[in-house]
Amino acid sequence: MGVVNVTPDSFSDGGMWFGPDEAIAHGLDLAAAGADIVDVGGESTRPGALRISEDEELRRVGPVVSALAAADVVVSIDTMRVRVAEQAIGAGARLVNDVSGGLADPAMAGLIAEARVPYVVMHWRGHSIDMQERAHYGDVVKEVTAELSDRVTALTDAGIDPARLIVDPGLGFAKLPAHSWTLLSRLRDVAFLDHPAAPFPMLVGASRKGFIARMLGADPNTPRPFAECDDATVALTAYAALSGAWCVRVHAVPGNADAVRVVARLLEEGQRGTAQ
Ligand code: PMM
Repeated sequence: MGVVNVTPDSFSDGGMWFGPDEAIAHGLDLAAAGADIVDVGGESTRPGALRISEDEELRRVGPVVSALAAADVVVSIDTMRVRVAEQAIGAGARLVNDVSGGLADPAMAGLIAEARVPYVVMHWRGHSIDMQERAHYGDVVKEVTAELSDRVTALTDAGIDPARLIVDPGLGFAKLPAHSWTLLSRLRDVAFLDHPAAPFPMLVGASRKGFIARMLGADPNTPRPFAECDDATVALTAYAALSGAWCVRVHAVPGNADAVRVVARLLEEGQRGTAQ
């Protein structure tokens, strides 16, 4: 999944694809470079970010979703708002990626149940403005999987087919770097939620996140610039794919697409070995 942030202030690439023409061209480039899905988002979720209005979000993503879908790109809409999701689906988006897992907009579950599209349920504890104040865990893996299990149960109770759900540990969202590293180290456990339909397909969004930049920086107060974290993202992509992830959400596609292909080839070889 390649990322198109149509925002002036996103975590790692804010402002780069803010105009519709730049965003559309970037989405087409990501697809040409091997992204199976292009994720279009209009609202920054970097720690401390303020919300934008619904009209502004629609204005940012509308033309980008329409143009990419018209060019046969599989578009995912990254939104917490039901009206944005609905209009994007109407414009041809095939998947909804909701970082709040349905918590931000109570009407979202109804739309997803009706529209019958795949839905990414990310672990989330509140809006970006103060989410880092909620980064308190005893056992982060236990708490994230328990909270995700509650979300998945609420969503299926609201009529969503569990076969359409994809789960995501929400790296960096209400999480300190150590929490994100612990979740990554136990990635396989995240798919095994307390729900009869588990394990669920899993999406991992590690690309250019602050916990990588801090780990690679000269010291903890000097994070490495985001654009110089792409090789580390590729390493995590290979690891996530080997750990059973269904999808990785990344900013720079080519190296990550290669990593996914390498792991797919290794897994195929392993299966052939066990079949012999
Ligand atoms: N991270 C960001 C935005 N959307 N969606 C999912 N499902 N998972 C994520 O980890 C995720 C997301 C923030 O990253 P960016 O602003 O650097 O693109």
